[in-house]
Amino acid sequence: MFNLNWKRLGLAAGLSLSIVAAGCGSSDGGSSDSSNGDSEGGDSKAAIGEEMDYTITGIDAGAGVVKSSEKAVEEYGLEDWEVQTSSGGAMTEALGNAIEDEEPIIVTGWTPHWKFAKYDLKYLEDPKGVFGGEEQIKTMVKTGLKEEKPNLYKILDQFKWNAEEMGKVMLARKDGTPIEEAAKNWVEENSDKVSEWTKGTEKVDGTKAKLVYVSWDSEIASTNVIGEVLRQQGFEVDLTQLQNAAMWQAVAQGEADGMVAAWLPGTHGDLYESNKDSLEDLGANLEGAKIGLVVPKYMDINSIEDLKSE
Ligand code: PBE
Repeated sequence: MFNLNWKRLGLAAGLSLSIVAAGCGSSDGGSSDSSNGDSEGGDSKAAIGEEMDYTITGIDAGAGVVKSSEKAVEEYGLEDWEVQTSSGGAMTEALGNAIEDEEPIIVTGWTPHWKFAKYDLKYLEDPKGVFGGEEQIKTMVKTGLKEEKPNLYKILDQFKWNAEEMGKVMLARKDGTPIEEAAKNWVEENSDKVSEWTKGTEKVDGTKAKLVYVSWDSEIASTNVIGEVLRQQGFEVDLTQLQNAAMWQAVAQGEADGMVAAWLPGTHGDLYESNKDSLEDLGANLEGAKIGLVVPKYMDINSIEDLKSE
């Protein structure tokens, strides 16, 4: 008890000093003087790393953002850190839990995504440009689709929307509406837009349309919306969920008609390179996409470089 009182006194006396020190810029981590407060102010970067077990909360191993995160760990010299793979659902759950408890967390993030509407988040700056810049989400179809199924080809070619529109579908699903219903509602409420996609095409009678996608929130939304449009145009729609590399191969090998989930130039750049000769690129269906490391705004770091413990 006696001891505790002394500590308190010391802490109060030290407070003004530590404010001054904080004002002098970032700590150099080497506060070896024996005054109180070094546990909280001494080296907050190391403290943050420890609190998170030096773990970046990732998604599925095949995702481009996971590969880029692993590359970032290497290029920024974050030897202590590890990218933990799981799934998009596990990532958003971990994010939600951490935010509820105001604990630190770093996730592999991307835009468009509903998490930015639900939580106050920020991208960590990436001065080395490991995650690349602005991306497009593009539509890829199997070669020969134009001749084989011209109406399907044309609708996929004309499919184009924006982050805000995609965001509405994602949010509805996040808030509990089953995705088929969320997609139907969106299509119903946006008939002008949808008629741009179907312009110049004819209805069909049960022609098969197989689209492949990966279970990422953004692609669940886009694939289900275009799937619903195709259904209303008379197609017999099959939406098949695969891993990332398998999705690309399915289109390249002609097992699927197409996909609307190609993130380029960076995120899926390697998959595009290895498959581009056997598929057709129909261009962007969404502009202004982005990937990176994402943290809650209450965290005291702004750059990937801040994760380096010196
Ligand atoms: N994503 C969402 C994917 C592309 C779409 C960013 C998680 C990826 O990293 O491959």
